[in-house]
Amino acid sequence: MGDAKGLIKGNGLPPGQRRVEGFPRFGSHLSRPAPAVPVDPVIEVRGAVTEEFDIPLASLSLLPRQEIAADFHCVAGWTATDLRWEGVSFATLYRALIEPAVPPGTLITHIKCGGLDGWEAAVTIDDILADDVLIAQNLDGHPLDSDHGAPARLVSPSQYGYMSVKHLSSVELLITAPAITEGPLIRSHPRGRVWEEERHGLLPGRAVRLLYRALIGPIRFLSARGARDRHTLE
Ligand SMILES: Nc1nc2c(c(=O)[nH]1)N[C@H]1C(S)=C(S)[C@@H](COP(=O)(O)O)O[C@H]1N2
Ligand SMILES: [Mo]
Repeated sequence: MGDAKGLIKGNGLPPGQRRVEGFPRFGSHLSRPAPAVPVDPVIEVRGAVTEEFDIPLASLSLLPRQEIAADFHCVAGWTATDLRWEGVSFATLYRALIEPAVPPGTLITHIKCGGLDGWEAAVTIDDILADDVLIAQNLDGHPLDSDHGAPARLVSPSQYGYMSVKHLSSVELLITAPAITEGPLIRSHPRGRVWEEERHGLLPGRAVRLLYRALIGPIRFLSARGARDRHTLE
C-alpha cells in the first residue's frame, strides 16, 4: 500500500497484525491437550432444523473438495502466512446437507460452531457462506494434527482466528444473534473481519492492539505445553 509520497505503509498484512514464524498452537485450551478424536467423528446439526441429525465426517469425502491458500490472523495480533488448507467449502456442505433440513420460511441468521473442547463461535450466515470458508481436514498436504484441530476444523481466513473453530463437532442454526457471554474487557467482535480490524465488540480495534498483543506470549507458551510434540521442545 503506497501513499502520495510513494512510501510503503504497513507490511501487507491486515492492520495491526505482525507475522510469526510457522504456525503456533494457540487457544483458550491453553496447556490442555487436544480432545481425543472419536472413532466415528460427526458434526452434529442442531437448532432451527426440522429434525436434528449428525453428519459423519466420513461423508465429506463424497462432496467436491476445495483447496485454499491463505494467511491466518489471530485477534491477539499474530499472523501465520501462506497456509494451504484442503477440505470442503462450508457453503457446499450447507447447501447439500444442512439447508434442506431448515423449515420453509425460517431465516437463519447465524451458525454457532462448536468444538470437541467446548470452544464456540457464532458466525453470521453471510460470513460463513463466503467463498473462502472451509471445513478443513488437511493442512499443507497432511491430515490436520491435534494442535491445529483434528479431525476437522472451520477455517475462515477473512475473520480473526477465534471464528476458526478447531475439532469441529457441532453446528447450531440460529434465528437471532446469540446472547453476549463475555465481559466488557476482552469482548470479541460479532464479525471479526480482519481487514476492518473488528478486533473488539465495543472498542475500535486499534485501541486494544497493545492489550491483546501482551496476551500472545503467555497464551502461546501455555498452548505449546499442551502440544502434540511438546517432548521435542523440552
Ligand atoms: N476448539 C477450539 N478452537 C479454537 C480455539 C480453541 O481454543 N479451541 N482457539 C481459537 C483461536 S483464539 C485461534 S487464534 C485459533 C488458533 O488456531 P491454531 O491453534 O491452529 O493456531 O483457533 C481458534 N479456534
Ligand atoms: Mo486467537
